[in-house]
Amino acid sequence: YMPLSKHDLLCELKNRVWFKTLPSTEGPFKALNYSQLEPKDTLYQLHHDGFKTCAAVMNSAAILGSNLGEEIDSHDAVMRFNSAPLSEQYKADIGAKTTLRLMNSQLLANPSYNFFTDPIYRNITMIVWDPAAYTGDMQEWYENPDANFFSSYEKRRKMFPQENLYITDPRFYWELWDVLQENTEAMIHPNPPSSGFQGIAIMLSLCNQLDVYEFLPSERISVKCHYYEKWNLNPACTLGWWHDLRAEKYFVLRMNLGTKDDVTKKGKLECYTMSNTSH
Ligand code: NCC
Repeated sequence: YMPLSKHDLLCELKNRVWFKTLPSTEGPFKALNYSQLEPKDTLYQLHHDGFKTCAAVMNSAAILGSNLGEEIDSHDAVMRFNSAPLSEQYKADIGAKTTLRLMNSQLLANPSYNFFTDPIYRNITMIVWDPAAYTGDMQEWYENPDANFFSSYEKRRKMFPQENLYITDPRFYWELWDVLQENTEAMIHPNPPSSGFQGIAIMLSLCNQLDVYEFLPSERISVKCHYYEKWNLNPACTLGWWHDLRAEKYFVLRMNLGTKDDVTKKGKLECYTMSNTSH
């Protein structure tokens, strides 16, 4: 274990962790003709010029009262997570713009999230991931995903063929996990990184400048889990349990190029990646 410098940590993420979508020409996906089903353009063809400035907004309750809505919306692209709502009542704190939404497979598998009807899932780029085994083969994963989302994906693709909905190749988040483990002194949980940390890695590959909101908790930190759920009180939402959020947060804190004051007052983390990588 050799601690890396700020710059080297960022380079590790940029150079070693490549976002990939599901391999439509491998294993079961080939037989199922997924290359016909998947969006015409890859994520990098779709956003081929990349973005100058980006924001990733976590679902943390600590964003309430931040008044960061306008600042967040002023970025060229904004990433949000899972079922994060955009109702008027939160606008001043979280903004309204969404360019990309990264979701875990429960969002598609569980009808209570209204994936097919809620307008927060329309006219944006969406990426869905499902926890697969580290060494798992694709056939095994397709037959036994963590949440049963493949059928919803297939249905949705047929319903909205123009839509840009991608499934993450599990190798992406396991590469990210490897980099996190190599740069963490203690052993971390053998589970995929959280959606938030995955989103940071994806945005770093698309953006020149990335601002992350309420991943590193601000002084508004509380036991409340989400900004949109009053009664969900659980410190594990911020500190981690299934996902090793502590290791992820320590990693990005070491990478932060912004000021200490921005972390405590705004819950804001800043990363610059000199130029866009070409894919
Ligand atoms: O809570 P969740 O995460 O949707 O939050 C998205 C990302 O925001 C960061 N976060 C959130 C709350 C908080 N107080 N502090 C934070 O830092 C985290 O980085 C988190 O990844 C997920 O990662 O996909 C997760 O999803 C939820 C849940 O499945 C979805 O919200 C849908 O309801 C998981 N919770 C449960 O399964 C009960 C959570 O463990 C991880």
